[in-house]
Order: sequence, then structure tokens, then C-alpha cells
Amino acid sequence: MTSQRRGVLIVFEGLDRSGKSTQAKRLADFLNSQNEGSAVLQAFPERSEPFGQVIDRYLRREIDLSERALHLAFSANRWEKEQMIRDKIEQGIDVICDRYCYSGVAYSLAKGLDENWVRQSDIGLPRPDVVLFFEVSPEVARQRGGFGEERLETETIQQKVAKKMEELRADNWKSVNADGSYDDVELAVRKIYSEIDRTAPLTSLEKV
Ligand code: T5A
Ligand code: NA
Repeated sequence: MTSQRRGVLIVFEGLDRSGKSTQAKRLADFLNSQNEGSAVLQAFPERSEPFGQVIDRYLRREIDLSERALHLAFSANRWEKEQMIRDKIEQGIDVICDRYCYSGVAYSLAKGLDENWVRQSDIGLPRPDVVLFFEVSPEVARQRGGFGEERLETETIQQKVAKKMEELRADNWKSVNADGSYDDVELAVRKIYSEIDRTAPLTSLEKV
């Protein structure tokens, strides 16, 4: 049997406008420039999937959803991609996720949904090898483009989300100072990437 190096699951989390999408793409581009096809970028919500389309319409204020229905739609949208993520990792391809279940849990807790209920629906998804936690100061976030265009971007919600996300920190989380320049943040991300241990098998989330 040939054993090949597995891929890793890297998750970018943090508040709105902290630079997650920019840096997730930079990491994917860098890895693919070194070895074409070695990394895929997956954003959540994945607006092209069935549940993602519902979420997209909600965020753009075209439809309303109850808070529980919205929570389950975000979670179902990750389950729509679960097999793809597992397959890539088994094939030795790194999967870079722009947001994951921690956004799902933190935003729903910030809205006051029941904690035990909120933490159930993502159990069993692949567990990230590392969660890059982008920490941006409110002053810097406010200066960045496009802030406040979609729902959930008000400062009151953001403050609550920040507190909840802080509580979700676990041993696989690494803080990234996201106030820095594009290049400084990129270097910090690459350093964390280079330190990932890929000898242990990928596991599944037992809790969020
Ligand atoms: N949500 C999401 C839930 O409630 N539950 C869930 O389960 C999930 C998955 C949409 C909303 O959905 C919620 C959270 C959100 O409210 P989204 O589509 O990821 O989620 O949100 P977006 O609006 O696309 O992205 P964010 O607001 O999170 O922004 P990013 O990705 O953190 O920031 P980015 O990279 O787009 O950068 C923002 C701006 O800042 C500039 C960029 O050029 C851009 O203009 N910028 C910098 N400027 C200066 N210096 C730097 N270092 C910079 N880095 C970026
Ligand atoms: Na984003």
C-alpha cells in the first residue's frame, strides 16, 4: 500500500472585515504557485450550493428566515461540502476554509439562541488542523471597504460575536494580528501553516 501525505484543513475565522477572505485566497494562491493543485479554497457560506442560495438571499434581505432556520441553513451548507473536504484531504490536497462552524456557533449565540441546541448541528464535521483567529480592532475594521452592507454587520452584533468567538478558542486555534499590512498578515499566516503537524489522521468534531 502506498501511503501519501494527507492534506490539512485550515480554517480562517474572525470578525467581519478582519481580512479572512483576502488572506485565505493569498494562502491558496501561494500553495498552488508552489505546487499546482495542492490546495483548494472553500468559503462558507458557499453561496452556489442549495442551502447557500437560501443564505445568500437572506443576507441580501430578499427573504426572511427564523433564527433557528438560518442557523440550520448555515450548518447544512457545511454538510453540503463535508465529503468534498474529506476527499481532498485524503488525496493530499489542503483545504482552506474561509469561515467554518465557529462563525455558525458564535453568530447564533450572539443572537441569543440556546447554547446546547446551537452546538449540535456541526458535530461530526472534519475537525480543523488549525483555526487562524483573525483579531482586528474595531477602528481598523471600520476603515475597511464595504462594512455594514449586509445584515449581521452592525457593531452591536459584532461586539457580541467577538465575545462568543473568544469563548470558542481551543488548543488548535492560533491568533493572527489582523491590524497589520496585507504582507505582514500573509507572512504570519504562512508561518503558522508551515508549523502544522500532518502526521496524525484527520479527526471529526466531537464538540464545537
Ligand atoms: N455567518 C457565516 C453566520 O452567521 N453563520 C455562519 O455559519 C457563517 C459561515 C457573511 C455573513 O454570514 C455570517 C457572518 C457574516 O456576517 P461572509 O460572506 O464570509 O459571511 O462575509 P463577508 O462580508 O464576505 O466577509 P467579511 O466581512 O467576513 O470580511 P473578511 O473576509 O474578513 O475581510 P476581506 O478579506 O473581505 O477584507 C475586507 C476589506 O478590507 C481590506 C480588503 O481589501 C477589503 O476591502 N483589507 C485590508 N485593508 C488593509 N490592510 C489589510 N491587511 C487588509 N486586509 C483586508
Ligand atoms: Na469574507
